[in-house]
Amino acid sequence: MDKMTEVTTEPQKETTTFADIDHAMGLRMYENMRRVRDFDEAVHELNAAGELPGFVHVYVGEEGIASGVMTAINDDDYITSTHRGHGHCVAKGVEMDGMMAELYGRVTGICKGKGGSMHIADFSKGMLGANGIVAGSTPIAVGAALSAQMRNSGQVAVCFFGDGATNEGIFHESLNLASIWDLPCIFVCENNGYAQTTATSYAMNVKDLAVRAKSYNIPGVIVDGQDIIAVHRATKKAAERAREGKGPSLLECKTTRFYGHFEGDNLKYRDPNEAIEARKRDPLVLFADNVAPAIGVTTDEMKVIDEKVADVIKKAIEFGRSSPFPSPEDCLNDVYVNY
Ligand SMILES: Cc1ncc(C[n+]2csc(CCOP(=O)(O)OP(=O)(O)O)c2C)c(N)n1
Ligand SMILES: [Mg+2]
Repeated sequence: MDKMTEVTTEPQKETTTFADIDHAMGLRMYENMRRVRDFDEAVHELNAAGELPGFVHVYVGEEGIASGVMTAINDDDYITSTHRGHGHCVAKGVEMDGMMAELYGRVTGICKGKGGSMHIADFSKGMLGANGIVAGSTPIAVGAALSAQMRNSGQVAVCFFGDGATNEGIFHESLNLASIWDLPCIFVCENNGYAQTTATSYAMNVKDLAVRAKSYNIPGVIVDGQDIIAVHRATKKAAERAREGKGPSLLECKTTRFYGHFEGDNLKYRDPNEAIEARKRDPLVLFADNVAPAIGVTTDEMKVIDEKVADVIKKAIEFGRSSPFPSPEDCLNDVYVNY
């Protein structure tokens, strides 16, 4: 079996051309990122205004990862997600009306208002669920990949998780099983440097989490998570390998969250300059400045997308706000399934 054990770094856009990214793909990438960004910026504002109930973790700043991955896989591929899952859902194509109504706890929500932010799922889109349990996304992706392998369906399962998840036992069990069975699974670590208030540098004695792939004899790739092109290319390579039956890969995407761990986080543990520096590498701005001109995507085209997305989000908020709450009699329905 052709397995790579070396940890590699995906070439960055500065050193490569964009021959593999055409105009249509450029538009798709920009729109995907814009949708992810604006959805969570809206959630950030609504939560601060006291309008959205519950506990939410926004994805702002990390869009290059979800959008880079999703533009490199197929609609019928699977994903599993985390507590910071809105971006994964939006990027995979889950409708924003249902997502927003779910956050409002309304009956029209994607989980009928009973799941909330950390349990959004839409099997019809291959989105197998956000997950409040850190690293809980990993065995679910392994199961989905095993199913794809047994059915010989050619699908891959992409598993999103944070740096903190890589210290959980189930993460290691999942990589091991996926490796020995050569499962079509792509493990995407979103290394934003923190697990809640704990810096990765405090919690781990390795700088690059991609090295953890070595224990399982699978490729480990370090990727600039702010660079959608780098994420897209690394995912394509990993997906190709997975579909050829060569097994899983681990992509470590380095990124930064622009806001706190959760909405309401006072961020006392983080130097404010970190967010200021991080915003200089905003994935949408990097795309607009470096990629768009090179592939012929114009500012006017991006403006049209901005307006379209703003409209979709405005409608989603109105839909959420005006939908009814579930009735008390409905409380226990759909919570358990009897087979
Ligand atoms: C098994 C488990 N342990 C602890 C928690 C509490 N918790 C919620 S989010 C979080 C940090 C996760 O950090 P990371 O995996 O890096 O993801 P990030 O929030 O940075 O995206 C922790 C410890 C939990 N939800 N589940
Ligand atoms: Mg983290």
